[in-house]
Amino acid sequence: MAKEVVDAITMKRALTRITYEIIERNKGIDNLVLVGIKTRGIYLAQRIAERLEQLENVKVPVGELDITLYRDDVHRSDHSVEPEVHGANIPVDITDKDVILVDDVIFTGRTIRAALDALMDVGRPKRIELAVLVDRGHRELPIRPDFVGKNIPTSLHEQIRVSVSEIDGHDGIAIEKL
Ligand code: 3GP
Ligand code: 5GP
Ligand code: MG
Repeated sequence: MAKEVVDAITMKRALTRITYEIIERNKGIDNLVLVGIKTRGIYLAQRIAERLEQLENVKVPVGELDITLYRDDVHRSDHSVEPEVHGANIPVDITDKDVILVDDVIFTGRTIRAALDALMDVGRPKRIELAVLVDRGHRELPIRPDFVGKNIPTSLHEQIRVSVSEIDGHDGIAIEKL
């Protein structure tokens, strides 16, 4: 049972707003690199890059990180297993760059922690910021997004379903009960 809470138009507006906030807060976007986190974060990073190009006429490089939990840990009650980085494809040297990590949903923050480690392993960025489409709460680490599409408080018995047209055939955000 899924309930749509954000429709395609509202989701598009949220990404456009995040793009404007990125431009405003970065005093020029020439030094930016976007890094999307596996699957949907990558599509969201690509869309932000497209809008940055439309608005500022700058091509911002987009990289990818593949970070996953074991599937049976998705609703883990203990934290003995951390998310692991399985691959990184970042097309430029991130040393001295302003890197923006992009994920669809932030939950405990453990995936972002793993992403920060992975970025530090491949370079020495000047700064790292975080953009997420949805903050569903329940953070377990002192990690907070700089750019948020929508805050959607959830219970632990709910899950956010983010759909992107590239793989799901349509855009939207829904809450489903588990
Ligand atoms: P995504 O790859 O598009 O981000 O982790 C695989 C998928 O499972 C994710 O898709 C995400 O949508 C979904 N998912 C939902 N809840 C969780 C969760 O708590 N942990 C993880 N790892 N994935 C979740
Ligand atoms: P974390 O707990 O590390 O913040 O989140 C783990 C991973 O699962 C992240 O990539 C995050 O995007 C995803 N995730 C966590 N909760 C949800 C959710 O409710 N819906 C979706 N779509 N992804 C989620
Ligand atoms: Mg995700």
